Amino acid sequence: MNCPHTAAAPADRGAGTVVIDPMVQDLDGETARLRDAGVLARIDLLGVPAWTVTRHAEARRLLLDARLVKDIGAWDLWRSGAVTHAWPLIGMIDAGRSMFTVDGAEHRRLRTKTSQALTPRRLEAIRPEIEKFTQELLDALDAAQGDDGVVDLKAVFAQPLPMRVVGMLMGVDESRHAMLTRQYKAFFSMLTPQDERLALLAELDVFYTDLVREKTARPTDDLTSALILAEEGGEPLTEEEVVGNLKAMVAAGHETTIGLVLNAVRALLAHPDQLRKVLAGEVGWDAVIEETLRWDTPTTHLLMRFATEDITVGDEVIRKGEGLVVSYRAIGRDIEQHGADADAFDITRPTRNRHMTFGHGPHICPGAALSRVEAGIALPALFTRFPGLRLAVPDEEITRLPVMTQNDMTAFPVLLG
Ligand code: STR
Repeated sequence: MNCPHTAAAPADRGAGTVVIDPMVQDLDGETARLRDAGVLARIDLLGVPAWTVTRHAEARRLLLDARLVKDIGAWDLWRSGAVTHAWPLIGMIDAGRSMFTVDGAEHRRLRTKTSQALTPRRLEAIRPEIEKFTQELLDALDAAQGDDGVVDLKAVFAQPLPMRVVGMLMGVDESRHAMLTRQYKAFFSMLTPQDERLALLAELDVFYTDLVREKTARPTDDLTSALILAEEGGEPLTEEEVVGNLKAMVAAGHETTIGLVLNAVRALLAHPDQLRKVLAGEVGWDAVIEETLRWDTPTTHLLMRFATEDITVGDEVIRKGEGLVVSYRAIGRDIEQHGADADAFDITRPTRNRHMTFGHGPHICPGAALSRVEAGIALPALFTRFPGLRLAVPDEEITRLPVMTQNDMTAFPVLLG
């Protein structure tokens, strides 16, 4: 590894610190260690210390606590210069002004149009298009089988589908999709040298700014154009704010849904008895989606919030100026919330809908309904078209990408049957 950012390493990280592995070699082990480390655990992110919350109930409270803010200016380690743009995770926090980085009344102003555009009712209008994309990609899957019959479900299906959907929604031309996919892959990978990551973020900024200017000149019926237009009697968003929201939507809409679809397929193939129940119509696809969201969260850790005052959590205190991560993977495995068998995948689990994978409070995922619609179309379509779908390698051979915040597989080789 060439990335540990030791400059910011504190003198004493404390005995109970869980060091988050940038190579993600043992995600289940790390999730268990975080849970064991306490409700509020100390973590080390490439040399940078932070707190993380590992339990459902406590995360719920903290996500409603206005003393925690997204503004990086509230972070002591940033203000003191201990954390800089040399830190490989800085792009997860310093992502420009958008609904992702602002709180309070300003946050509502930045977010309203997006959440209104993504309600279940509004999404019904784009369902036929998502179905069409899905069918096209199933054809592509069929055509992409190698001589041995093996095809990568990630590269050919799970990855392009969310890109097409969010591209259509935001008005990003298809000719740009493959490039964006490569750029986000490099952005998230901890193997990308930091200067390259900063350069590609700058390129993305240019691309999105050009797109916003084009939509300002010639508005169409996409969400980017809607974000540019002022609300009746309201203040329009600035160019920077529209660009920030657009970046956040494309990054989030693309990256997380890949995980949801692939993790669901993987879980079903590893639990054939449960797959049988779903295919027989005894349990709905919605149950598969919710249990996958809980058990194998697309987002492992969400960076970051900062305390504007001392906040007491049990026996610990998050000091003013310290950072808090929300460890959604550990939260999904919370025994108090889901029972002693929280580590088991079970689509009939009574608490399967009571997960917190989309967050909670003002920043709750505005794309939650969209991702459910996408997965709700993609999964049944895939298993209807290829009922004999199976993994081409043993499950243990599926590897994860070196991505610290997202749950990302390298590839998912399957045989279509
Ligand atoms: C990636 C880089 C960028 O340009 C903008 C953003 C803002 C939204 C972030 C995104 C980031 C990373 C993935 C996030 C997304 C919001 C939801 C998604 C954190 C930092 C999740 O994984 C939940």
